Amino acid sequence: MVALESTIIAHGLPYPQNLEVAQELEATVRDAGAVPATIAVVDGRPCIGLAAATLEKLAKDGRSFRKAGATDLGVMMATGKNAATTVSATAVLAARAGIRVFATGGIGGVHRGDSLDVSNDLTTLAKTPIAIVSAGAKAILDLPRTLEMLETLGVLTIGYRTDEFPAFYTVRSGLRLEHFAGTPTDLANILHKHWDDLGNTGGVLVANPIPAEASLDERLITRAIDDALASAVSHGITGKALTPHLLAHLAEATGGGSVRANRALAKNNAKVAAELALAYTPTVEGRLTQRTLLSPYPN
Ligand code: PSU
Ligand code: MN
Repeated sequence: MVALESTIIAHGLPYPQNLEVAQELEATVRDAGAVPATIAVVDGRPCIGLAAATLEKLAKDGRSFRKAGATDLGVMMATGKNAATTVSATAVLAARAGIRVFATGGIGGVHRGDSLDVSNDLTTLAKTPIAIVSAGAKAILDLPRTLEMLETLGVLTIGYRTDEFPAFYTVRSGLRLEHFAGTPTDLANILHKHWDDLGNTGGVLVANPIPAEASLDERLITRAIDDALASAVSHGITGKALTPHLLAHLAEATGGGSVRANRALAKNNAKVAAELALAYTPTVEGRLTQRTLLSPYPN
């Protein structure tokens, strides 16, 4: 099984592209032979896998879904809220359902400047046993600090067919990675050693670069990011609203180019995640065990 998050749908991408992306990610996982589970909280119930109509509501009416990180989940459930789950919340719910592989676009991280805005994604990943396939961290962040923080927190970061930390919209960041894997089997072998043999209980970040043909021009995206950051400062936008504001600004500044790139890299991550899920749990018995762990919540 492959977990997919819902914040990218409700708050990260504009309608109707967000619905197309959500459906495309599920189809990509299925085409590769795995089972997708898009995760969200609906009327207070954590749902591991969403009905088609719920996915549509999430995309069309994203604003009616709160943005929930891992820390917020208990409140969302106790008060019966609708909530889109960020990487951190999705990771926690997926891990509880026995899912070990998760695909997203880019994880949250350390924001630029000295606001001390560090995504809950990093600290949750440090203690949640799941492998997240991601095109590095979002380029709007401070990538060197994000990578340092991952190391400090003990999150194993593996470059997938790259020895550099990817920069989300572009392939390279200039930041070297210590670990590398070239195939899903190589990745799965590392996960078996890391979790099953050594008893590690933390997350693993599989850093999978955007396909070169879909990557954006570096100068163009750098300028757009600087603009977006300046706009957030002048509007006084901070905290949870910051990432959605920056992404919306980038979409406009690049004439939709950032949305197309985001879509391409997310799809590529879903494919690698499905291949990894199959390589990590190769037996039918293993897969059946995983499915019986899933919660039967309807949505
Ligand atoms: N990746 C994307 N688009 C997104 C996000 C990630 O390509 O919208 C979302 C994820 O849900 C991630 C969240 O967990 O942004 C991080 O938000 P914050 O920086 O507020 O922690
Ligand atoms: Mn934040």
